[in-house]
Amino acid sequence: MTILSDLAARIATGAVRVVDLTHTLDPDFPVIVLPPEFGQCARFRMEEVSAYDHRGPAWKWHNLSLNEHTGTHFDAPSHWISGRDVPNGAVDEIAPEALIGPVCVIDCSAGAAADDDFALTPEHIRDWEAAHGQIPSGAWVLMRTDWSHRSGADYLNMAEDGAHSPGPTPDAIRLLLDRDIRGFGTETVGTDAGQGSHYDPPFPAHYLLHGAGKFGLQCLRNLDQLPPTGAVLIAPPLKIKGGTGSPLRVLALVDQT
Ligand code: 23J
Ligand code: MN
Repeated sequence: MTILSDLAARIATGAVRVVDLTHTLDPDFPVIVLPPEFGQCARFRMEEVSAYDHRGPAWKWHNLSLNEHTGTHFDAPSHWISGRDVPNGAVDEIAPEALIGPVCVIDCSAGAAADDDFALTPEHIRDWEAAHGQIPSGAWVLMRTDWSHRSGADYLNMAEDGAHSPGPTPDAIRLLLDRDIRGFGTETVGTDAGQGSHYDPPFPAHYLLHGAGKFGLQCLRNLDQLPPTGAVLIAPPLKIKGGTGSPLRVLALVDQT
Protein backbone atom coordinates (compact mmCIF):
# COMPACT_ATOMS: atom_id res chain seq x y z
CA MET A 1 0.00 0.00 0.00
CA THR A 2 1.14 3.53 -0.68
CA ILE A 3 0.08 6.39 1.59
CA LEU A 4 -2.47 7.59 -0.96
CA SER A 5 -3.98 4.21 -1.83
CA ASP A 6 -4.18 3.49 1.90
CA LEU A 7 -5.90 6.84 2.48
CA ALA A 8 -8.40 6.24 -0.32
CA ALA A 9 -9.19 2.76 1.02
CA ARG A 10 -9.65 4.07 4.56
CA ILE A 11 -11.99 6.83 3.37
CA ALA A 12 -14.01 4.19 1.50
CA THR A 13 -14.38 2.00 4.61
CA GLY A 14 -14.98 4.91 7.00
CA ALA A 15 -11.75 4.25 8.91
CA VAL A 16 -10.96 7.82 7.91
CA ARG A 17 -14.12 9.90 8.27
CA VAL A 18 -14.76 12.98 6.15
CA VAL A 19 -16.46 15.65 8.27
CA ASP A 20 -18.18 18.45 6.37
CA LEU A 21 -17.64 21.79 8.13
CA THR A 22 -19.89 23.64 5.67
CA HIS A 23 -23.33 25.27 5.99
CA THR A 24 -25.62 24.95 2.99
CA LEU A 25 -25.50 28.11 0.83
CA ASP A 26 -29.01 29.39 1.26
CA PRO A 27 -30.46 32.87 0.54
CA ASP A 28 -31.72 32.95 4.14
CA PHE A 29 -28.30 32.37 5.75
CA PRO A 30 -27.29 35.55 7.67
CA VAL A 31 -24.56 37.82 6.30
CA ILE A 32 -22.48 40.32 8.23
CA VAL A 33 -24.12 43.71 8.87
CA LEU A 34 -21.74 46.67 9.01
CA PRO A 35 -22.47 50.17 10.34
CA PRO A 36 -24.74 52.00 7.84
CA GLU A 37 -22.02 54.38 6.57
CA PHE A 38 -20.24 51.40 4.94
CA GLY A 39 -21.05 49.32 1.87
CA GLN A 40 -22.99 46.18 2.75
CA CYS A 41 -22.59 42.48 2.01
CA ALA A 42 -25.17 41.19 -0.49
CA ARG A 43 -26.95 37.98 0.37
CA PHE A 44 -26.65 34.84 -1.71
CA ARG A 45 -29.20 34.85 -4.55
CA MET A 46 -30.18 32.02 -6.86
CA GLU A 47 -32.28 32.46 -10.02
CA GLU A 48 -33.63 29.51 -11.94
CA VAL A 49 -32.67 29.63 -15.64
CA SER A 50 -34.51 26.45 -16.59
CA ALA A 51 -35.79 23.33 -14.86
CA TYR A 52 -36.38 20.64 -17.55
CA ASP A 53 -39.01 22.93 -19.09
CA HIS A 54 -39.63 25.19 -22.08
CA ARG A 55 -36.56 27.25 -21.10
CA GLY A 56 -34.39 24.14 -21.40
CA PRO A 57 -36.19 20.83 -21.81
CA ALA A 58 -33.43 18.45 -20.65
CA TRP A 59 -31.55 20.53 -18.11
CA LYS A 60 -31.82 22.50 -14.87
CA TRP A 61 -29.48 25.31 -13.83
CA HIS A 62 -29.26 28.58 -11.90
CA ASN A 63 -27.66 31.99 -12.13
CA LEU A 64 -26.03 32.93 -8.82
CA SER A 65 -25.02 36.22 -7.26
CA LEU A 66 -23.30 36.71 -3.95
CA ASN A 67 -20.71 38.56 -1.96
CA GLU A 68 -17.37 36.75 -1.65
CA HIS A 69 -17.90 36.67 2.13
CA THR A 70 -21.19 34.75 2.17
CA GLY A 71 -22.01 31.57 4.08
CA THR A 72 -19.16 29.25 5.03
CA HIS A 73 -16.28 31.15 3.44
CA PHE A 74 -12.55 31.74 3.11
CA ASP A 75 -10.78 35.07 3.77
CA ALA A 76 -7.64 35.75 1.74
CA PRO A 77 -4.86 38.13 2.87
CA SER A 78 -5.99 40.73 0.29
CA HIS A 79 -9.35 41.07 2.10
CA TRP A 80 -7.75 43.45 4.63
CA ILE A 81 -5.71 46.63 4.14
CA SER A 82 -2.87 45.13 6.21
CA GLY A 83 -2.59 42.32 3.63
CA ARG A 84 -2.95 44.40 0.47
CA ASP A 85 0.75 43.95 -0.46
CA VAL A 86 1.11 40.33 0.68
CA PRO A 87 2.51 38.33 -2.27
CA ASN A 88 -0.07 35.96 -3.76
CA GLY A 89 -2.68 37.40 -1.42
CA ALA A 90 -5.77 36.91 -3.62
CA VAL A 91 -7.68 33.63 -3.76
CA ASP A 92 -6.58 32.86 -7.34
CA GLU A 93 -2.91 33.34 -6.41
CA ILE A 94 -2.72 31.09 -3.34
CA ALA A 95 -0.78 27.87 -3.94
CA PRO A 96 -3.04 24.81 -3.60
CA GLU A 97 -0.77 23.10 -1.07
CA ALA A 98 -1.17 26.13 1.23
CA LEU A 99 -4.84 25.23 1.70
CA ILE A 100 -4.32 21.84 3.38
CA GLY A 101 -2.94 21.34 6.88
CA PRO A 102 -3.31 19.81 10.31
CA VAL A 103 -6.07 21.26 12.44
CA CYS A 104 -6.19 22.21 16.12
CA VAL A 105 -9.64 22.76 17.65
CA ILE A 106 -9.85 24.98 20.73
CA ASP A 107 -13.10 24.25 22.56
CA CYS A 108 -14.59 27.55 23.76
CA SER A 109 -18.17 26.23 23.81
CA ALA A 110 -18.67 26.51 27.57
CA GLY A 111 -17.34 30.07 27.67
CA ALA A 112 -19.42 31.12 24.66
CA ALA A 113 -22.56 29.59 26.20
CA ALA A 114 -22.04 31.72 29.31
CA ASP A 115 -21.04 34.96 27.53
CA ASP A 116 -22.06 36.09 24.02
CA ASP A 117 -18.95 38.32 23.99
CA PHE A 118 -16.61 35.52 25.09
CA ALA A 119 -13.00 36.41 24.22
CA LEU A 120 -10.36 33.81 23.33
CA THR A 121 -7.19 34.90 25.15
CA PRO A 122 -3.53 33.76 25.15
CA GLU A 123 -4.25 32.09 28.50
CA HIS A 124 -6.90 29.85 26.88
CA ILE A 125 -4.46 28.93 24.12
CA ARG A 126 -1.68 28.13 26.61
CA ASP A 127 -4.10 25.99 28.65
CA TRP A 128 -5.04 24.14 25.45
CA GLU A 129 -1.33 23.62 24.66
CA ALA A 130 -0.69 22.28 28.18
CA ALA A 131 -3.31 19.60 27.48
CA HIS A 132 -2.66 18.85 23.79
CA GLY A 133 0.88 20.01 22.98
CA GLN A 134 2.14 23.10 21.19
CA ILE A 135 0.20 24.21 18.12
CA PRO A 136 2.37 23.08 15.18
CA SER A 137 3.64 25.43 12.49
CA GLY A 138 1.26 25.37 9.53
CA ALA A 139 -1.81 24.44 11.57
CA TRP A 140 -5.34 25.55 10.90
CA VAL A 141 -6.64 26.69 14.30
CA LEU A 142 -10.40 26.57 14.79
CA MET A 143 -12.30 28.26 17.60
CA ARG A 144 -15.20 26.02 18.60
CA THR A 145 -18.09 27.96 20.15
CA ASP A 146 -21.12 25.89 19.04
CA TRP A 147 -22.37 29.20 17.56
CA SER A 148 -23.25 27.21 14.42
CA HIS A 149 -26.16 25.70 16.37
CA ARG A 150 -27.81 29.13 16.36
CA SER A 151 -30.10 30.34 13.58
CA GLY A 152 -32.03 33.42 12.55
CA ALA A 153 -31.50 36.62 14.54
CA ASP A 154 -29.59 34.74 17.27
CA TYR A 155 -26.75 34.08 14.81
CA LEU A 156 -25.69 37.72 14.29
CA ASN A 157 -27.07 38.60 17.75
CA MET A 158 -27.41 42.30 16.87
CA ALA A 159 -28.03 44.89 19.59
CA GLU A 160 -28.18 48.69 19.33
CA ASP A 161 -24.40 48.81 19.72
CA GLY A 162 -23.75 46.18 17.04
CA ALA A 163 -23.28 42.41 17.00
CA HIS A 164 -22.41 40.36 20.08
CA SER A 165 -20.58 37.15 19.26
CA PRO A 166 -17.36 35.53 20.52
CA GLY A 167 -13.91 36.07 19.04
CA PRO A 168 -10.19 36.35 19.75
CA THR A 169 -8.27 39.15 21.49
CA PRO A 170 -5.36 40.84 19.66
CA ASP A 171 -2.85 39.04 21.92
CA ALA A 172 -4.48 35.67 21.18
CA ILE A 173 -3.94 36.27 17.46
CA ARG A 174 -0.35 37.42 18.14
CA LEU A 175 0.33 34.14 19.96
CA LEU A 176 -1.12 32.16 17.03
CA LEU A 177 1.17 34.12 14.70
CA ASP A 178 4.13 33.24 16.96
CA ARG A 179 3.13 29.63 16.32
CA ASP A 180 3.18 30.39 12.57
CA ILE A 181 -0.31 29.02 11.98
CA ARG A 182 -1.81 28.65 8.49
CA GLY A 183 -5.12 30.23 9.34
CA PHE A 184 -7.84 30.75 11.92
CA GLY A 185 -11.47 29.71 11.65
CA THR A 186 -14.68 30.36 13.58
CA GLU A 187 -18.33 29.31 13.69
CA THR A 188 -19.48 32.93 13.70
CA VAL A 189 -20.02 35.35 10.81
CA GLY A 190 -16.48 36.75 11.18
CA THR A 191 -13.07 35.65 12.44
CA ASP A 192 -13.41 38.64 14.77
CA ALA A 193 -15.79 39.08 17.68
CA GLY A 194 -19.05 40.95 17.05
CA GLN A 195 -17.57 43.81 19.08
CA GLY A 196 -14.15 43.40 17.41
CA SER A 197 -14.11 46.99 16.13
CA HIS A 198 -13.36 48.15 19.70
CA TYR A 199 -10.02 46.35 19.96
CA ASP A 200 -6.64 47.93 19.12
CA PRO A 201 -6.13 47.26 16.28
CA PRO A 202 -9.79 47.13 15.26
CA PHE A 203 -10.79 43.67 13.94
CA PRO A 204 -7.52 42.14 15.22
CA ALA A 205 -8.03 38.73 13.59
CA HIS A 206 -8.50 40.32 10.17
CA TYR A 207 -5.79 42.94 10.65
CA LEU A 208 -3.08 40.76 12.16
CA LEU A 209 -3.72 37.45 10.35
CA HIS A 210 -4.04 38.90 6.88
CA GLY A 211 -1.10 41.28 7.42
CA ALA A 212 0.96 38.15 8.12
CA GLY A 213 -0.33 36.37 4.99
CA LYS A 214 -2.58 33.99 6.96
CA PHE A 215 -6.09 32.86 6.06
CA GLY A 216 -9.51 33.06 7.70
CA LEU A 217 -12.50 30.71 7.69
CA GLN A 218 -15.94 31.78 8.89
CA CYS A 219 -19.40 30.33 9.41
CA LEU A 220 -17.96 26.86 10.00
CA ARG A 221 -20.06 24.07 11.55
CA ASN A 222 -19.60 20.56 12.98
CA LEU A 223 -16.49 21.56 14.94
CA ASP A 224 -17.99 19.45 17.76
CA GLN A 225 -17.24 16.40 15.58
CA LEU A 226 -13.49 17.07 15.45
CA PRO A 227 -10.78 15.89 17.84
CA PRO A 228 -8.59 18.61 19.42
CA THR A 229 -5.65 17.48 17.27
CA GLY A 230 -4.93 14.93 14.55
CA ALA A 231 -7.43 15.84 11.82
CA VAL A 232 -6.43 17.33 8.46
CA LEU A 233 -8.33 20.28 6.95
CA ILE A 234 -8.85 20.84 3.23
CA ALA A 235 -10.11 24.35 2.43
CA PRO A 236 -9.71 25.48 -1.20
CA PRO A 237 -11.59 28.69 -2.14
CA LEU A 238 -12.93 29.30 -5.64
CA LYS A 239 -10.29 30.63 -8.06
CA ILE A 240 -11.80 34.10 -8.49
CA LYS A 241 -9.46 36.51 -10.30
CA GLY A 242 -8.30 39.03 -7.68
CA GLY A 243 -10.87 37.62 -5.24
CA THR A 244 -10.61 38.48 -1.53
CA GLY A 245 -12.45 35.36 -0.40
CA SER A 246 -15.08 32.88 -1.43
CA PRO A 247 -17.64 30.42 -0.23
CA LEU A 248 -16.17 26.92 -0.17
CA ARG A 249 -16.72 23.38 1.01
CA VAL A 250 -14.49 22.81 4.05
CA LEU A 251 -13.62 19.16 4.70
CA ALA A 252 -11.82 17.57 7.65
CA LEU A 253 -10.27 14.09 7.50
CA VAL A 254 -10.54 12.34 10.89
CA ASP A 255 -8.81 9.06 11.71
CA GLN A 256 -11.39 6.83 13.46
CA THR A 257 -8.95 4.06 14.42
C1 23J B 1 -15.83 43.38 6.02
C2 23J B 1 -15.66 44.26 7.05
C3 23J B 1 -15.56 43.81 8.34
C4 23J B 1 -15.62 42.46 8.57
C5 23J B 1 -15.78 41.53 7.53
C6 23J B 1 -15.89 42.01 6.26
C7 23J B 1 -15.84 40.05 7.79
O1 23J B 1 -16.00 39.59 8.88
C8 23J B 1 -15.60 39.06 6.71
O2 23J B 1 -16.50 38.34 6.29
O3 23J B 1 -14.45 38.94 6.31
S1 23J B 1 -15.47 41.89 10.23
MN1 MN C 1 -14.90 37.02 5.35
